[in-house]
Amino acid sequence: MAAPFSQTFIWRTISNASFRRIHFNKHVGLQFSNANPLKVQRSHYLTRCPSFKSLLNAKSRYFYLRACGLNQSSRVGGQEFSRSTISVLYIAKVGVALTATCLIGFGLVKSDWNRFKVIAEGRERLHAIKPSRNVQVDTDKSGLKLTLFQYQTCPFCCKVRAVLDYHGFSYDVIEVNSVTKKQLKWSDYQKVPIVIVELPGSDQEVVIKDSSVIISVLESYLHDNAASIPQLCSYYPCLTENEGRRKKYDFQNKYFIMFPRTVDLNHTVEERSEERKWRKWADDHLVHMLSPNAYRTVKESLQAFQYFSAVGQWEQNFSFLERYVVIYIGAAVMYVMGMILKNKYKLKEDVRESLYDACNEWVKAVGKERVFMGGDQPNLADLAVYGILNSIEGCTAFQDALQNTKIGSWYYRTKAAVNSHQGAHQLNSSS
Ligand SMILES: N[C@@H](CCC(=O)N[C@@H](CS)C(=O)NCC(=O)O)C(=O)O
Repeated sequence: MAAPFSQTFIWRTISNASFRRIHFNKHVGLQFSNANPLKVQRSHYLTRCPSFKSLLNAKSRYFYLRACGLNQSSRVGGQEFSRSTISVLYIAKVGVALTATCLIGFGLVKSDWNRFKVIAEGRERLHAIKPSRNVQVDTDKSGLKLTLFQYQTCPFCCKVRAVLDYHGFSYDVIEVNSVTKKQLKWSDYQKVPIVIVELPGSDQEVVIKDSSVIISVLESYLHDNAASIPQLCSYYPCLTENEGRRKKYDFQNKYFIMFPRTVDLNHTVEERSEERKWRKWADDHLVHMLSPNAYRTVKESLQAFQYFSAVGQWEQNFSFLERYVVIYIGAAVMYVMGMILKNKYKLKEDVRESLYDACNEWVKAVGKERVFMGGDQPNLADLAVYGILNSIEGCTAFQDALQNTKIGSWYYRTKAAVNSHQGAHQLNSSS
């Protein structure tokens, strides 16, 4: 009797309650016909069917029987499966799975182990990114391999490049797409500049965020390279604060140069204090003059973005569409942003006046007696102010500042010092 049933399945169609009988004939294949539900219920022959038993697990059989309208409790293969037993088992399993997923997820986010895992994954992705260009300075014997993630015309990135170039560091540049930021997928910190330092003689990499921290760490290293980069980074702890959906970062001591083993014989306390004061002024005041001035009108905004595209080699680094989206949408957005920032930072009605005031303030602070604020050589304040202004060098705002203030001679002196790597002796004496 078992033989014909062993190749027969019965199921209830989803659309209605009629039962269908599938008969498998090895010569003909599957055959479908209507089945008698009463016969199905009465005989339970399905549950005795060996191929049915072997095909489906107990839970599936239970639901199958329920779908067929059989009893809530069914004996299958000598085992009693009631709806409540199945439900409890099912809920328990789902509960355990969900709890485990939540715990693992929470653990992954919180644990140090995960940080290492994320960093490891990040590294893999990081190494897959091709540098947009390489700055090679033959005299660089530091052994540090530096990679700068940047926007070419971001003032904070220009500031970092001014310091790297002044000291004659060789470095790779990775131009970040400001819209997609796909080059920063590996990083939780989504701002530029970021510098990655590969340490000499090891495969260890250190990620340094924030322009002022990058500059202070490298400057401290130049004074005493026996202090390791990770050790120096630890003197600039990062504090984060949630500001709505955004994360706000603050880096302690970022304007301080650290001397963990030695003393600063080359500068007085007053000189260092002045340097810190003007570095901070550059970040907190001068930088806010840029957007309202560079994007003062729609025409100037578009012209600024075309200049950014040319110096940032966007044609080379981004697709045609990406470039045009960034130029036209960027110019429109930044024109509006310029007006917002003008009000936020309380610039004068004619924003040029505020830019000229800032330039004059700086020229006065350097004074007539000094070539640079740092004396005969630019210090970090000179390089910061130069870097920030350099970001708008091709814009009408900068040309207006040259014509209407006396900043030009200092600016071009600093530019020459940066481009000729005048601080290279410091880099090489430290290596
Ligand atoms: N305090 C940071 C500021 C860096 C910053 O704000 N960078 C801008 C570019 S100029 C940025 O990346 N903004 C985020 C964005 O573009 O989404 C530093 O000095 O590095």
